[in-house]
Amino acid sequence: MRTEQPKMIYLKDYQAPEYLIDETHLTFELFEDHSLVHAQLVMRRNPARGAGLPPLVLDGQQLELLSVSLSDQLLEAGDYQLDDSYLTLHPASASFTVDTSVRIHPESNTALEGLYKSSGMFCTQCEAEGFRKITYYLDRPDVMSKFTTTVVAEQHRYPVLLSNGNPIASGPGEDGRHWATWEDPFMKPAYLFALVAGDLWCVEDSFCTMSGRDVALRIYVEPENIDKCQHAMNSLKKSMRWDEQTYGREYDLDIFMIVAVNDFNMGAMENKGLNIFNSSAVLARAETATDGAHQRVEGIVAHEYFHNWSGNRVTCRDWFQLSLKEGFTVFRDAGFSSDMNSRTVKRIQDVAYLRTHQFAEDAGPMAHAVRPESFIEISNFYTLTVYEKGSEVVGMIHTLLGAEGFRQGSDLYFARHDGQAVTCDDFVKAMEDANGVDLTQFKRWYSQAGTPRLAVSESYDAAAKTYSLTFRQSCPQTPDKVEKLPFVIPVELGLLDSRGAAMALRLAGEASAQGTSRVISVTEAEQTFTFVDVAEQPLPSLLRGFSAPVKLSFPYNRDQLMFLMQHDSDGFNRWDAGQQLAVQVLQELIGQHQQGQALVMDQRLVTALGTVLADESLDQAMVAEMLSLPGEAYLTEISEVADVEAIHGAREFARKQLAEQLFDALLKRYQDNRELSRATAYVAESEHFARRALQNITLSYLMLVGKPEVLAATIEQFDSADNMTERLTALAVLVNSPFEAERAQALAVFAENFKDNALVMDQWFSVQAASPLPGGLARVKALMEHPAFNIKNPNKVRAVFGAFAGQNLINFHAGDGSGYRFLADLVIQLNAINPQIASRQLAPLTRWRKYDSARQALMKAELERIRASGELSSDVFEVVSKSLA
Ligand code: B3K
Ligand code: ZN
Repeated sequence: MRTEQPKMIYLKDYQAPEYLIDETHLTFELFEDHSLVHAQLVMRRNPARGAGLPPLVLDGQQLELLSVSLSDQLLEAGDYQLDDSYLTLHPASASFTVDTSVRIHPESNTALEGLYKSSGMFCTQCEAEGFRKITYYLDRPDVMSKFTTTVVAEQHRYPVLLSNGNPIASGPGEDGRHWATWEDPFMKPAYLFALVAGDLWCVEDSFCTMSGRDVALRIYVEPENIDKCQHAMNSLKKSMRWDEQTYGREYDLDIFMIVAVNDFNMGAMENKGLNIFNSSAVLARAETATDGAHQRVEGIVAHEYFHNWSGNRVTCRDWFQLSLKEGFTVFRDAGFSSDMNSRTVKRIQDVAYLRTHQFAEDAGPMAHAVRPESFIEISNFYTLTVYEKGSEVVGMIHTLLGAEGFRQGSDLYFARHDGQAVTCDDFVKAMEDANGVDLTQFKRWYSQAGTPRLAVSESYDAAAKTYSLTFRQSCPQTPDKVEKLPFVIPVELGLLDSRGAAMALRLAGEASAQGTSRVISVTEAEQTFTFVDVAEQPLPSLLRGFSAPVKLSFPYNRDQLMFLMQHDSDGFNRWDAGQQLAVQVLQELIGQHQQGQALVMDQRLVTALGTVLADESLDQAMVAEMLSLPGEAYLTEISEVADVEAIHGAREFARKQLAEQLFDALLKRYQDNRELSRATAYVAESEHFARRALQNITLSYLMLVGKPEVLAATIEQFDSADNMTERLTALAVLVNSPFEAERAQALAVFAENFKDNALVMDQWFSVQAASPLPGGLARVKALMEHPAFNIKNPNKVRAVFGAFAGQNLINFHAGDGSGYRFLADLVIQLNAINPQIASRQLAPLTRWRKYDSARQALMKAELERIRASGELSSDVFEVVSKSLA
């Protein structure tokens, strides 16, 4: 917590560091009531900053300075300056050493940043600016150093002592203590430092790299979790192979370690050679983790592993460049997951997520560019925009250059910048240079916030056989007030004839047709593309595969959308046509709800989904995605003013209509798949995920009809499933059903069976916190009293409040403002415990502009109350003040 008002930091003020740290030698003495950190920094003046010896300003927060020496001279109080954030020294020569000893308190560190304790073990989280809570340092990513780390701790409690790189020595110490020294041969910024000390077991394996080196792979967990590591280990080996095959990237150390910890602010962290993971992103086995959890583990293991090149070997110059490593690495992990599972389904899920959550962020008070120009607290910028939109930007470069050109660009990027801290411009420059293209205009994607709109209109000239598409792009104003210039928008498209066949695509001026699906670049505010030799009026399929993160509109009628659902050769667009149809139908129902009319649903949605359901040749995961109606949060995002009750009422009505009218078809698909689940052991692979996804969504529809045989089937699935995917779905279906006794019984049985498994209990909390049945807030308050709940554990906070405020919109947005008041109280409480988590939980309140004036006033009042509540962390301060600006 700071005493003065937090300050804004600007990209334009970037300056290279005054000093460099060639070597960093750390010794940690870990105790139960404090820890000591001794640091020796071998430093020199940065030659790039010229002559002279300005003061050396080291970052340091929440450190108790015990001693400081400059080139072996112990300094006295008058020789240096010390405040809440900095230690300032006055070097007398261009090369020198700095030795500091500090006392810190990991045992009471609830912010989970720096060195802290989680379930009895010591661990670290340094990105972005956590290392300054460990020792005095130049805590910025462009200062890279060679680290040697010695950890000393009680042998009995902490038999395992880990840090980055390779173990070089270890031995017994005094008083039942022992020590180990690790050396990382690679230069790295402090944010990639890691340390772990605990009573851990490990699963061990090995990987032979493409050049024939053997790498030891270890996953460390608490002993009771040793049987839940195999899936992560398999994922790691697949990732390592994939990165060799797809990007030519080989692992570089002799050992790669993952450690699972229970208290962690996000998913995982890519520390060099020693990844630290939220246990929810490592542990997975059939009985305790859903298919979704298995896929999440696979994706996060891959993501952190891929950072070894995109992030660690080539890192960021400053934190404004965060998307350099995050956007690129999300793009890489999405490619991996697409290759491991279904590319189309992965794309659908990513786009649904982006459209719902990133588009909302881009339209809210925290909107920022992929490369922001300023921030108060960098932790607030680990956002959907930096990650997911950043990945879309990299994906557009891939689309524009093609797979081969992109690979040449990434090869050049890694070769040119290995061992450096660089910028997004450097990344784009490598892509340009390897391909001989100019991406100057394209780079607006990095600097302009907001989601572009792309309105498309058509005209067909039957006599001339020409078909024209006119694109008009615009981008809404965002709080940064940056003037929006036209983007480069790659639009992949095709034209369908009246039988649904793909037409050849020849643009005016071209000698011949170029395929039936192609990418055109919209670069102007308004631009027309004319296709020739178009024998009949076509139906366009636009933005295939979601080739750009824009809001595209084209005046399709519902019959045309049904036609695209059936005939489009692009699987993503078949799904998207179904979503657009559902949005039109739902918006009509929302209107009826608002007018107080009886709800009458367009039967075409039933027909369309009935056709999908009956088509046994379709990928079952695709069928499951197509059956999923657009979520309430997405319907909110696309509303001018979101009417919470009407959205919920309309969507529930539509689901029930579909369930009733398609009952027999749903039941058949459910029974067929449940039968297969019963007959086969659980396998965590794509086609099995697909089968269970369809089984589970059909069950959730079927239960809406309230027939006793469906209740019986649900209970049977709940009782006898051999895996968490089926069991948890059955539980969720019961929790959302009107069958009170059965619901209570299932919840009690589940809690009793899994009370010792924190991750499973998180699911139990979430399912209840997300239930839209009346009385949501009272249920959430009761959950907080449960013995398994702990406000200091981020997974619990996310399971309860994330699910309530993020998924349970009808309860959270209760008209009396009780949900808002509750969330504000929580944020005020969390602000003192864990600022990063507090600030994340605030997001739903920042969206106040989306709602009616009564709700706006209630939400703003709660933001004001938080602002006035006392000393705010920079994290919460930034979000609250920007939301009220
Ligand atoms: N790089 C980390 C995120 C660190 C967040 C710090 N507040 C995980 C990741 O993106 O891989
Ligand atoms: Zn990352």
